[in-house]
Amino acid sequence: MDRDWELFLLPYTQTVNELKVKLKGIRTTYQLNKMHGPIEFVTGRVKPINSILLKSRTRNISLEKLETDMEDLAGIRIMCPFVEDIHDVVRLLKQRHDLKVVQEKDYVSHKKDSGYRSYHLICEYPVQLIDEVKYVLVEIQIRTLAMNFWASIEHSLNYKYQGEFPEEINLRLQKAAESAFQLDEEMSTIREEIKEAQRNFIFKEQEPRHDQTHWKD
Ligand code: 0O2
Ligand code: 0O2
Repeated sequence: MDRDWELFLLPYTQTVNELKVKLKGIRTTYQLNKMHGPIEFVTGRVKPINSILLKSRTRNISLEKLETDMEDLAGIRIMCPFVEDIHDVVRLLKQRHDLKVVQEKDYVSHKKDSGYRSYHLICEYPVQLIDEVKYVLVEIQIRTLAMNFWASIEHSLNYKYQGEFPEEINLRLQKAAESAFQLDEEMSTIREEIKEAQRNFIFKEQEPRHDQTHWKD
């Protein structure tokens, strides 16, 4: 099929860019209000053409049906400091008027066999084009920093081993996933102390320069 990919993907590029601005806006609002925010940072990408073609072959998705059947042409990733923040972010996203959740996958409570954890929302997003509104699908992955660390490393190893991990690596990845989980659990238990320390740090940081910045005891 002869397709103008740049034109086809333009609404997805716009979606990713718009959502990044909106989500970063949420983060900044929390910061300016000196409140603990559930968003640490946000990234986004439009699926590269090579990956689209590969996935369409392996998943048997016809190129004519990409818009409806390939849910992650536009992808947003939201990293949260704590596991509890994931649920706050999900709540925030569900109440937005510019997003309609069409599918929800909770790999936080139900990890995948690989050890992967994240919360996925497939959403419909209205993107304003020249003279029409187009509803495009976007996959939003919400995860902690520890989950992101594990997934990034596993993803790059997966690329190297083409999904066929030697058993030894598989076991070690499972163990690492468990450690990441334990880390999240441990951080949650001291969450309140960390939040308090962050509040004091931000407060101190914003004092005039002549007033030396120190952590409160
Ligand atoms: P800020 O203020 O630090 O958030 P673009 O290049 O225009 O497509 P962007 O947002 O610059 O868009 O790049 P991308 O790759 O989508 O998002 C990367 C953002 O995530 C960058 O922030 C990185 O600093 C941030 N980031 C990546 N890894 C980490 C991390 O481990 N910790 C933290 N705190 N941030 C990370 P911005 O948007 O440039 O600016
Ligand atoms: P990319 O762009 O390379 O990340 P389903 O048919 O619903 O069972 P599907 O469609 O693969 O399965 O959806 P799923 O399982 O929700 O996964 C979607 C995305 O989640 C993947 O995108 C990954 O980004 C991420 N993901 C899922 N499982 C794993 C895992 O075991 N390890 C890592 N690192 N990431 C995972 P893609 O399609 O791989 O594309």
